[in-house]
Amino acid sequence: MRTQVGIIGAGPAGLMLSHLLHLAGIESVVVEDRSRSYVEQRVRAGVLEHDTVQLMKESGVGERLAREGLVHHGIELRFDGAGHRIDLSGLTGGRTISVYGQQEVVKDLVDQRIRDNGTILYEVTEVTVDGIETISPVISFATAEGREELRCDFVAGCDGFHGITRAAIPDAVKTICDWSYPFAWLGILAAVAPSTDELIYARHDRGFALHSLRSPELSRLYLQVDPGEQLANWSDDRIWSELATRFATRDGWTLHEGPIVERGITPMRSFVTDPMSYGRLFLAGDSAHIVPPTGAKGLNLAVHDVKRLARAIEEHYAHREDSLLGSYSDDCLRRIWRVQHFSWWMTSLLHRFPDSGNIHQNHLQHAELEYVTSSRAAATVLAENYVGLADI
Ligand code: RFL
Ligand code: PHB
Repeated sequence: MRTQVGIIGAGPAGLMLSHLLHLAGIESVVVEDRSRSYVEQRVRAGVLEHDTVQLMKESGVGERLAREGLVHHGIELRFDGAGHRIDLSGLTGGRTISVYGQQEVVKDLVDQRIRDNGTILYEVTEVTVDGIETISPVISFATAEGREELRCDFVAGCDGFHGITRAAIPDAVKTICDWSYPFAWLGILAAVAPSTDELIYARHDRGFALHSLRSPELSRLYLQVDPGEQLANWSDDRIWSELATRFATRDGWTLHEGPIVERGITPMRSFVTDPMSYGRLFLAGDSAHIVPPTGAKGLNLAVHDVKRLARAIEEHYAHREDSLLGSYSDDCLRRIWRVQHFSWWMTSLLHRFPDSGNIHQNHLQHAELEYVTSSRAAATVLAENYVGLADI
């Protein structure tokens, strides 16, 4: 088999890249080690930045998002038993975020690739990449029919944090920055109407909690837990009672409970690979970087990477011009580090640290929360980062 761009991974990064390349008249093949139904059902992110929504709409995959996505103009920060609204739109000249599940983004992109006769090969195994230092790299993999080779001009490593492509960049040329946080998130999806119209980020002495949503009938909630925590220790009653405690306000607030339809524990880390490219291999999305989910940025960064990569590859084919490919890594890393900082800041502001007898940490969090909820300048910093910076 031969194609122009071989893409490893059918997550948001790989699928969006394949779609954008198609719009530019460039062929690609996506290889994915899971099944189609698995990738379309995996519950993860829910918040799309303003420009992610724009890109989906402008590139022709935003029709259902426009219909079903929930446009939000603000978020709430809750601490010391009281809520404080951050007016995202008012502080950013009208920019918004949209709540739309990552698996819906994936479904929309898969449907469009099918309409455009794109090739996505699911359930391939033993994927390897060779010859990335040459102009004709090869992706090989096993299918039910045997071993196959996909020869291409470029390889896009969109295979997420646990993929294989990052390792193809020699250790001698790459720097890895890896930082683990001393906590994890226990996330649930519950079949119950959300108890709030806007997302609530709550700081409580017992730990952080987040109330998000997916639709008028589905709530998405998260609790900070210890990194080694087991789901088996968390009965439904314990989850709801802990959520109710952490969201409680002085003037009374009711959390709607309902059947929990999905649950999982995610460790939190910050991770960056530099450079994100080597020879004809280009990493995009979680294969190159991870942010803690507090800033709701992972999927948005992945989309931002592939927007740049698609443009750079287009320049190569249209004008035999490789300067954008050459600067791809540095161009992406500028935004990635800005987002790393924002995600670290949101995380530090709202989570309970293990030594939270630590009076210093508690006072710093309160000082910052009071500042962010009372100063327009400080709130603007949060708002413009949360909706997504346009020019970086
Ligand atoms: P993905 O989605 O992990 O997709 C990678 C794909 O590659 C496949 N794969 C392979 N295929 C072939 N060969 C191999 N050897 C392979 N190894 C892996 C995988 O099966 C998969 O299909 O990476 P991508 O495309 O870079 O997308 C990144 C996002 O998924 C991720 O950043 C976000 O989910 C992060 N995230 C959030 N991001 C946001 O922007 N907003 C949010 O609100 C948000 N909330 C979250 C999140 C992530 C969470 N978890 C579970 C990690 C909330 C949570 C709880
Ligand atoms: C979600 O809806 O899953 C979500 C929302 C905001 C975050 C993280 C996850 O910061």
